[in-house]
Amino acid sequence: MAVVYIALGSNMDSPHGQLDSALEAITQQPDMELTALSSRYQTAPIGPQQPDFINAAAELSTDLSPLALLDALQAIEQQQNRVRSIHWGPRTLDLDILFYDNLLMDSERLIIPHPRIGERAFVLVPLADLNPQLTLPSGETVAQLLTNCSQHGIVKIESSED
Ligand code: A4P
Ligand code: MG
Repeated sequence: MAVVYIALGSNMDSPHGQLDSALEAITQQPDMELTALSSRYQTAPIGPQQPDFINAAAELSTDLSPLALLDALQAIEQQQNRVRSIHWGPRTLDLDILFYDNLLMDSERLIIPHPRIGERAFVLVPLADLNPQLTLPSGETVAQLLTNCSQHGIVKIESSED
């Protein structure tokens, strides 16, 4: 069993509902177990001008290989009608693999740990809810990276309403 951390993000078509559906789909997969869930955060968009995102992180336990996990997560994105158009643009659902055990991987389809974790508060803040001791290849922990990162524009959501 691998312990995996994923990021969830949405800024279109009822973002909270998109996250609810994604988590439901993950729960229904026979080969993964949802073991922990962060709070949800409303986050200012990085990239082109677009609506705020709802972001969260989840811890999973799975027997799937990294690429099989990516396939499964991309299938969930597809089910939720994600249209890939603008790079870093609005999306109904984005599911990124952040960590997969202590694996380091750099292939055409998959880079683990996710290459932009360290610079993105919308990833670091939810990840720190789950495991602040996770460590990037640089040797820095999520907790350390968070102290060097502006948390401007990141607002914790106290109840899950749209
Ligand atoms: N890929 C490589 N490594 C991974 C990985 N660790 N996890 C490949 C998932 N996918 C990985 O991703 C493009 C390709 O990356 C995949 O086909 C996969 O083979 P994508 O999700 O199709 O494209 P994208 O999301 O448009 O591009 P990118 O560069 O992944 O964007 P990001 O980094 O996900 O950024 N602002 C806020 N506040 N909150 C957000 O959630 N998200 C983005 C998207 C921009 N601004 C944001 C947010
Ligand atoms: Mg992505």
